[in-house]
Amino acid sequence: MNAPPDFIQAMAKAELHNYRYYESIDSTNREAMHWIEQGASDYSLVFADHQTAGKGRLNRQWITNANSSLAFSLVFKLNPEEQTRLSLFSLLGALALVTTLSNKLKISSRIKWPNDVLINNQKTAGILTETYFVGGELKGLVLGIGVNIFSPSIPDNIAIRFPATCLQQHCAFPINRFHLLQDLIIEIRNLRATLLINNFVDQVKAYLAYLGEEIIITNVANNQRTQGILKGLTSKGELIMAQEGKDLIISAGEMELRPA
Ligand code: BT5
Repeated sequence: MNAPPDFIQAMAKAELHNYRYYESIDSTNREAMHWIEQGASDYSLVFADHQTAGKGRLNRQWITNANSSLAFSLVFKLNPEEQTRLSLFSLLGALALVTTLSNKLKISSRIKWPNDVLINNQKTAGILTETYFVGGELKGLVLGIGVNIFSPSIPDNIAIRFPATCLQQHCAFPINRFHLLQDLIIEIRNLRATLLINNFVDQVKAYLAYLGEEIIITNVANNQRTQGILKGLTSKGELIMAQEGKDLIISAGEMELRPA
């Protein structure tokens, strides 16, 4: 389907020239991975109004109802330095979103490590990063972001694992989805330039949900739970958790965080 004129205009303002726009698709992440295989360049974008098989982490489902959300995937072609910091890309998406929400919509939000954005402790966005390797060579990384904007975006037909909300419920003026997408892409570009500087994780830490609070980390693979205080992040974006006077370093993998 042809992209609507206001989408085309927003992409021109964001200086993003390679995109695929879908009224409906199974998953923008799946399509972006396919595009990498076909030779996608840096900042190729897949956008969909509706996803029939949106992907969450760990084979979970992400619901994208028509015309009420943002669902998109951005392709990154990584330089060798960036390739040593793959785990920072989900945080890049999360940080770009919370700063855009704050600057443009006056919405205060938090990053729930490793891949969610919360408003008032309710999930309003989820992020899924996937990498495409051929042999040992990284061909590209896909940053997939789903944001609930208007109330029909909040799923009612599945058992959601965490309370959910949408942006419009927290914003006094009407939100334009494509303007938000434009601002988000510009912010992602700007923050990417800071990714390899230590200050990047400090910026993320400033928005971290449950900082200094008691949390429970569950390893979804074996259901093992660890409880402690959320202390911060390492330069690689791993979680630092204090437990009985010792610091534990936890990498995202199959981990899920909840307040205790
Ligand atoms: C995520 O996984 O939160 C990552 C979601 C990434 C979605 C984007 S949309 C564009 C791109 N293309 C894709 O195919 N995916 C990416 P996770 O932390 O595993 O959370 C998934 C869980 O969130 C589900 O099991 C549900 O409980 C819940 N959920 C599903 N849809 C939701 C929604 N719209 N709002 C709030 N919670 C939702």
